[in-house]
Amino acid sequence: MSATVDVRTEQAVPECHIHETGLLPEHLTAFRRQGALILRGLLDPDELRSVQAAADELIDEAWRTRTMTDTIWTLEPHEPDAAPVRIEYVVDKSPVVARLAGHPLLLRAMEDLVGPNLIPTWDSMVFKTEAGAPRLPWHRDGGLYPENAVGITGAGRVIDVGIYLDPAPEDNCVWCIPQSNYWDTDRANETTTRMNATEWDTTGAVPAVMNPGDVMLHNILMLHAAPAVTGKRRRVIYFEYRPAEVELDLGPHVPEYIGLKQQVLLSCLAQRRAAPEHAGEQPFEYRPAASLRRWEGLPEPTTMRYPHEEYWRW
Ligand SMILES: O=C(O)CCC(=O)C(=O)O
Repeated sequence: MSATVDVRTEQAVPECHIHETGLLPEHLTAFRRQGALILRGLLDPDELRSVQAAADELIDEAWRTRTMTDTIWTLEPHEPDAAPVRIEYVVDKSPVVARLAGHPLLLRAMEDLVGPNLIPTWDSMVFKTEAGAPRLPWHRDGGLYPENAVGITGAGRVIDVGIYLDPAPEDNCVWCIPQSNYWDTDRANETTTRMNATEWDTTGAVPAVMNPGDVMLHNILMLHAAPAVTGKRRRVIYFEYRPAEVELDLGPHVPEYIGLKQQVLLSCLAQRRAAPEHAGEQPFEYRPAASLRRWEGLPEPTTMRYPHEEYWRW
């Protein structure tokens, strides 16, 4: 049954060939233990091609307009060596990415791991153009619970999903420290300070080597980083998911955010269902607990972009 699960070493990032096996209990356990899981070949070639084209449009638009809106640059955008490296709210900016956010296999995996009340929180594209991108230092992701973070999400119910549009070889991939999702804050801080003191330290880390169409799930508490790179391209769409009940109790957003982001998810699902290219697939059915159906009674949405800073609770 578990022949394709790479659990040979507890240091590795476990893998799941999701179209062949589905997500098995041992994949779930391996993800919870290690803090990361690779879903090989999740995107079919046609969808991969259309998401690659959509990503190019977004990146070309950033270069053309030199905009700072929702876009992070290596330097001030008007400087000659500046390059864009990240674009926020990509579901709102591209219908192809919105349909991607309704991917049934991906959402079923999120339902298994996050729970039935999953809501989408972040949606971004992180990319390296040939112009280069600096190192992404060792870190845990944003929006951590300030107290008892490991107690709340050590086992991985707040998940960042990276959908790869290009190859990520060892010299241009995310490196992970498996099981660091269970470290307390002092150990995590001490480790990131030490490892970020030199340009590129991979002590205790493993590379997550990826192919186009692969997906990596990581627990936001797992320490990870990426090396500086020039002359190479890598585009990754990131979606983050959280349990609505955790969001409701603890934030980081205000309760109102939950219903709005549920509307975003439902709209992505409807857009995917209506697309002829996805006609043959079994759609994901969103079934949160009755008390957490917080989109009911809300007015029809006019946007899929809800800036985090307008909804922070902390
Ligand atoms: O894809 C990458 O290079 C890493 C992105 C990342 O870790 C982040 O944005 O927090």
